[in-house]
Amino acid sequence: MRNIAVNQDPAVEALETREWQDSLAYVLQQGGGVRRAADLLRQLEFHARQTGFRLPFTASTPYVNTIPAAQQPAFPGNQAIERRIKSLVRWNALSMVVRANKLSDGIGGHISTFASAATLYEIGFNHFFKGKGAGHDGDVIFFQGHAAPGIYSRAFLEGRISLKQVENFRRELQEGGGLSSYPHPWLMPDFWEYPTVSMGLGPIMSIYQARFMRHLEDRGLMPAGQRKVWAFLGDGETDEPESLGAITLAAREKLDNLIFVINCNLQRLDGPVRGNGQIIQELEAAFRGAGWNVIKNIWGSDWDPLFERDTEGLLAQRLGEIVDGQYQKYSVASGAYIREHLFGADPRLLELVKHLSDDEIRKLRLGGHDPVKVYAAYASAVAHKGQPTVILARTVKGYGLGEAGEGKNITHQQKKLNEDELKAFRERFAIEISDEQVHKSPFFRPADDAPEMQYLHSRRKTLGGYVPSRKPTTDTVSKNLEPIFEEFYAGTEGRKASTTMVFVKMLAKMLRDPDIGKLVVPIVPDEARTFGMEALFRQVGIYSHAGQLYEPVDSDTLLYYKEARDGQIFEEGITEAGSMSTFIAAGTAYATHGLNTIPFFIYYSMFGFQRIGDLIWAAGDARCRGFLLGGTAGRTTLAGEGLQHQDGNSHVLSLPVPNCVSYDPAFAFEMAVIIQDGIRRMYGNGESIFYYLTVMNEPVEMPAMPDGAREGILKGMYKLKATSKPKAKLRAQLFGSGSILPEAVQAQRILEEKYDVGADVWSVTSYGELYRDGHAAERWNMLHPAEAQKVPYVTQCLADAPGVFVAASDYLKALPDAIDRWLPRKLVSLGTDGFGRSEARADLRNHFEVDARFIVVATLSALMSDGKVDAKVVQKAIADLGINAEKANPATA
Ligand SMILES: Cc1ncc(C[n+]2csc(CCOP(=O)(O)OP(=O)(O)O)c2C)c(N)n1
Ligand SMILES: [Mg+2]
Repeated sequence: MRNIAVNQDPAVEALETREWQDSLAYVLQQGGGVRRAADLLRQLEFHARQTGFRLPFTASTPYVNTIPAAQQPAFPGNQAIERRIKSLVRWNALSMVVRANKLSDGIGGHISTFASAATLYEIGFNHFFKGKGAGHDGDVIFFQGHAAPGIYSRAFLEGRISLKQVENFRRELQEGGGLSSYPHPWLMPDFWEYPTVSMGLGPIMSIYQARFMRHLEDRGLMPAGQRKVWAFLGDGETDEPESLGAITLAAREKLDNLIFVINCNLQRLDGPVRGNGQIIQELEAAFRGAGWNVIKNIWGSDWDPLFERDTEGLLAQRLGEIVDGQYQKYSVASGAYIREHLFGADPRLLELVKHLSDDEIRKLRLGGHDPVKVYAAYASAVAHKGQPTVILARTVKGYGLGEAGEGKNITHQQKKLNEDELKAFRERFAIEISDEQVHKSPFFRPADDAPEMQYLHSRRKTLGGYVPSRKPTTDTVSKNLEPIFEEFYAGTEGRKASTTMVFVKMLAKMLRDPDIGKLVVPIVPDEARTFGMEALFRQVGIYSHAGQLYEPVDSDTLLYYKEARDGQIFEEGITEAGSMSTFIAAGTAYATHGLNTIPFFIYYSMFGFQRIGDLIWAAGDARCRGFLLGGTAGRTTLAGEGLQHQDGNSHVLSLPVPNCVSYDPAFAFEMAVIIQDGIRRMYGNGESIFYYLTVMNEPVEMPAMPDGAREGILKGMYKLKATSKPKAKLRAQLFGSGSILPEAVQAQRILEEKYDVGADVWSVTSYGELYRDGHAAERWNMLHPAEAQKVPYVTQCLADAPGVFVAASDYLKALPDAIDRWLPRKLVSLGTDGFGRSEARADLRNHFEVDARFIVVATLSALMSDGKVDAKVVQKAIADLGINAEKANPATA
């Protein structure tokens, strides 16, 4: 069919439209109903396509509420009392920020985020958010970080936060305690559950949390129930890749236990989110395309009569044309301006609002500020089956601030209100504070027997208790794990194995254990075969809520790709961020679900701390437990893969995370000791720590555990192999770690045989732990000068050790350098500073100067500095060992 544009008479067009509408109405009313109507439209669309013309594509629906007014449920609460409560929450939230900044200029805080979101939260608090009741059956709520003052304010009203604390908002170190700026479980472990303020992390964590909850139900570890995950986020926040990056997973997994509430105030920090577009339409398209149930809540009840009278859809059409920058302008404009510019576009629209005064037009409320509309959206979301739901709620940023910032570009940063502005706010929300007092913006809490207070408590009681509230389980894992791990204390007697293989064996054993097996959560981002874990596919299955709907291509093999509803492995696909989010859900389940699940997340070590460091930081904040395993670790150990893959960084990057305990183990027995003790500390003692272990793919002979090594392994170093020449005149102490430890052992032999140097070899399992211990001792000594001074563990090990000190690892030289200060003499560090290369291990170790030959030369060079050997000896060694002294410096090559 050719596209012929014919200019028709508008009256004819209107008649034509009417006929089509009538036909549709006929089908809807005459038995066929919605199903038949949808079918007809589908067929019509198919027919149109067959005929050759392309229907205009639209991923979004008109710019109106998804739930028509006629389908709204009745509001079940007392609107007047709820408004009163909300006003009090608003006032105290504002007060908190204003007072804090008066007392301490520049302390910060945010007023406008919560001001725009107050109704979104209050409807949740009064009607939806389930508390933990007696157990762990509450909802999981990710509060938007910048809305924290509002959440504190409500808790203050509820009597869960003291006056002292609200006085000390953002002053956590004051006497009597204070409140952390944002949700930080580390700082407020009884209150906050999840950190969200690094924007984007809340949304992705919430998706994987919802999926993990589904998993716990599928495996019978948690009763199937009505629990929901709520994630509150800003519209600006959706630009973070993590915010939308995993939304298809939520739809694929049909996570109807997940609700996103996006506060579309159309503004971010600097200005509009999409000045020249419409963020709500853009988000609707993205979420609908991904398979979500989208509920737009744009217009408040004031608009209902207008839409009702707008039979031709002109109003909806006009509202769909206006860009967000212009909408923001309307939020600060006069009623006359709005009449002229918004409705003035068409005389029929002007007619529609003729009966409204300018003031009434200015006050036409938006959907996100209307409790009835918000309630309707939440009720619909909670009841929705088979899909996650996103609510796109339109609000005004800084709502209620008036001249002080409502809708203005500066509003995000507004922290101070003058007396007039405070008065205006007080009046708007009817807070009983006198003119004399208002400039002080005092906190206000009605008497306990006031009706609003009773209402507030009774609502929370009905809903199962106060939120947020973090409640770690008191259950512990007390099982003796020695029978699982003891086999690894023996050596491999000549056979070679990699620490990754050893770990997989340990994991398989833990999974088989009748007590802890069900708690183990293996997580892998499409890398199981890299780590030789495919046997686990068959052993415990890959988790899939849908089960396995196909015959796997390798079904005739023993280790086929088995997906199962009760599967235990999280095969996440290529997403370290998603895998880490599952790790966080599993590692915090002791507080969220009362379950001591033990996650083991194994990944390409380069794509861990470096790529998703902020999520790991959030895990630390969330008091997450579990084991991160950096696989294929070590800059010279991962042969061939080159610059982007070879990791010599992660042990430096893990050091700043205060509760992350890192090890670079070399042997099976070291791993066995570390993992066993880790489970004891985290799940037996309840310590809020987690572990990072690097595991390698280089097969090595595993020696048996030396007597008495256990304590040193955990503290960070132990003597692996003393010299056979303790009486030699020349002495050295060699430190090796991970896969470079065998190089140190080899260097020991060369030094003894060729250079008559008696060298002891130490395995340094953790420079990080030695560093922390050293500083802890030093700090204590500084503050307790008159008491017996503590000696750092590393000093205890080495105070009397003779000779020079040489360290080599597969990581930056900065790592061994970190402990240099506690050694009796200077440490020489060898490490892998610089970009990696595609090469074989031996060539890489030559390139980075960390092999046995370089350890020998470094030792002789250090002895020369001490005046113990002649320069010629070193020079000859360089030549004899075949080292090119003029080679490029790997640190810059
Ligand atoms: C990862 C990250 N980047 C930047 C910031 C700083 N920041 C805090 S709030 C904000 C603007 C938030 O806008 P929006 O998401 O729309 O939330 P609103 O306050 O409007 O509800 C920015 C840039 C942050 N907290 N986290
Ligand atoms: Mg915003």
